[in-house]
Amino acid sequence: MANFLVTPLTVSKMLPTDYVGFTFFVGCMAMMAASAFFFLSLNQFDKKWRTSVLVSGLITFIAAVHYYYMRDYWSAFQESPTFFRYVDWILTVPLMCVEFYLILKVAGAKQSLLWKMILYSVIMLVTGYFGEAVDPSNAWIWGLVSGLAYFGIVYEIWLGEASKLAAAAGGNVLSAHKILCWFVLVGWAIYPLGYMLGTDGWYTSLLGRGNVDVAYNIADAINKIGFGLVIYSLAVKSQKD
Ligand SMILES: *C/C=C(C)/C=C/C=C(C)/C=C/C1=C(C)CCCC1(C)C
Repeated sequence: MANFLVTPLTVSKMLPTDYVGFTFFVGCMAMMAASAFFFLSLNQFDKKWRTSVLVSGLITFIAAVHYYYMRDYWSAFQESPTFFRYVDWILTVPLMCVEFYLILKVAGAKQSLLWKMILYSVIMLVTGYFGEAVDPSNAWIWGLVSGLAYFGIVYEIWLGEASKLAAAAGGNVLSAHKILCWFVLVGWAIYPLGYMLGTDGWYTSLLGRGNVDVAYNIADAINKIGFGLVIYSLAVKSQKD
């Protein structure tokens, strides 16, 4: 058989009705574009803000690489790339905690605050992974433990030490902190909703089943790119003052 008739296996067919695959493709491109944007803007910032914008770029870059794989995985198997999803999150969510810490450092944030938030996020993600991939028949219990850790983070930034530091810092830092708090309360809440659409539990009779990847892909675009842009505009504003 002539060589040109052999279809290369690296690209698989995508149906026009594959809207899940579509969100993986768009997500991948959006993460790449956002990374280029953050990295190429680094030179305009002084040292104090450069690290924060760099971390924004790392978050979207790590996501872009994972989306590249998840997109392939989905088109090959039409199945949720749960493993890659959680590897992405276990790297990027702690980096988002680093962002909170970096902007509050000016107000005297201690490293213990950072480690507390990282601990909560690791508990949140490891238990979530168990519920989705290891022990799905007890998904609601794992989800509940994960949800408690999530509320630990929400409490910390809205009412705990982090909120006090933000209030003490005032100005641009306080207003950026407030916006980031809303991201965590509303934007991050899409994830447990996706989890409930993708697993079986008491909630299934209320919500039904839906596509977990569409929910996660939309949430990632909002929370990784949007979150990064808030940091970016804080850096721009603070540099003008
Ligand atoms: C860039 C990725 C982000 C910001 C991922 C955030 C993920 C969550 C907030 C996940 C939360 C979950 C629960 C609160 C309960 C059910 C299990 C999870 C892991 C989906």
